[in-house]
Order: sequence, then C-alpha cells, then structure tokens
Amino acid sequence: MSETKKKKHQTAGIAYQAAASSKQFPRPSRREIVLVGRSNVGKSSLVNALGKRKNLARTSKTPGKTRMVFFYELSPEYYLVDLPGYGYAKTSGSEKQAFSKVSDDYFRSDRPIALVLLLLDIRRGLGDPDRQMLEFLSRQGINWQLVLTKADKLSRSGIVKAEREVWAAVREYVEEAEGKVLPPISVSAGLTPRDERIRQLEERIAELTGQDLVSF
Ligand SMILES: Nc1nc2c(ncn2[C@@H]2O[C@H](COP(=O)(O)OP(=O)(O)OP(=O)(O)O)[C@@H](O)[C@H]2O)c(=O)[nH]1
Ligand SMILES: [Mg+2]
Repeated sequence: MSETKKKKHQTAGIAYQAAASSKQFPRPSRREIVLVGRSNVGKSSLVNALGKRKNLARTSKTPGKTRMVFFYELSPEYYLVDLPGYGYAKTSGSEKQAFSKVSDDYFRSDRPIALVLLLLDIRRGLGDPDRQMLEFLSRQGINWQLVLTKADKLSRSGIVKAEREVWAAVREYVEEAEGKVLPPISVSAGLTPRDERIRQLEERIAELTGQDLVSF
C-alpha cells in the first residue's frame, strides 16, 4: 500500500483503512472503539473475534506485528481501532516501552473516542506502560475498560487470583474497580470467537457506547 494515500481496503466483507501517520487517519465521521495494550497481548486477535473473521487483522507470535493504526468498519456507526502495541523493543533498544509515533499521534488527534479497551495479559497484570496509559485516559476523561486476555493460560483459581490483583491495582484510578474489568477472555486454545465471554464483551461494549458494535 502507498504510504501517502488514504485508501479503503476490504477483507472478508469488512472495510478498513490503515494509517501510517495522522495524515492518513479517516475523517472523524464515526465514533471509535480503540484497542490498546502491550505488544502481543492479543489486540489484533480480538479484532478478529469481534469481526467474526479469522484473518481480518494480522496477528503474530512475535510482538510488534501491528505497525499502523487500523480502522475497521465493524458497524455503520463505529470504527474498531487497532493500534500498535507498546512495550515492544525496537532494534535500537531506545524505544523499549515507548508508544509508537503513530499511536501517540492517534491520541493527540482529538479523535471521537467512544471507548478504549485496554487489554492486559492475565498472567502479567498491570505494568508501568499500562499505568501510564490509564493515567492519560483518566486525565483526558476518556471512557475506558480493562479486558484480561489469554485466560486459557491460567487455571480457574489462577484466573480468580489474577482478577483480584488487577482489581486492587485499578483502585488507584477508580473507586469501583470491578465494573472496570471485564470477565477474562480467550480467543484461542479451543475458545471460539463465538465464546460466551466474547458475547459478554460485545454486550458490555454496546452498553458503554449505546451501539451494537457488530451489526451483522
Ligand atoms: N493462548 C492464547 N493466545 C492468544 C490469545 N489471544 C491472542 N493470542 C496469541 O498471542 C499472539 C499475539 O496476538 P496478537 O493479536 O497479534 O497481539 P497484538 O496485541 O495485536 O500484538 P501487536 O500487534 O504486536 O501489538 C498470537 O500468537 C495470538 O495467537 C488468547 O486468548 N490465548
Ligand atoms: Mg496487533
């Protein structure tokens, strides 16, 4: 794709745009539901789960797969926005833990953000970059919700313990932590995108934004 043109693409019937810089961001005509979190936490996998497509967003075992900002037209009213992850060490090493330039631009561009879903790997909990992100979102008055991913990697008791730890950590930012953390999800290891917890997530997104994310 040309780095300078704004172009609409389509995968499996879903239109999307990819932006390498703020010049390529679409006109702010729809509200945006944004996925943020460390590299490898499962943001692009969640795009596929919510879009009910296997290969809508590219995923990888190796952190740093998503390098541009992707705007997916999952509903006529909303874009689902997939950002490059943070905490991914570039070859120079100097950008470790840093937000990518285009992600930074995204949050400086006064986009019509309806909701930010901050994804946390359930095994790692809340790290420093996640805390910075939460501080930023809280300061800006942006609506956010935490989503614990890779629940299949822990036992049931491990999940309960991890959830409690995240609730405790989140109390720094909100009084009612439990409502800010969604039930842990898994989008692989036998749990399909139609898994009950993905449906719960869709319902919660609809509640928080007043719109159904996926309208088909
Ligand atoms: N076990 C397990 N693996 C998962 C889950 N979700 C994603 N993965 C895997 O984790 C890896 C990273 O997933 P991605 O969706 O590419 O992660 P990302 O957050 O988009 O990463 P960046 O684009 O680097 O920011 C892939 O190998 C996925 O298959 C999950 O719920 N459980
Ligand atoms: Mg990605």
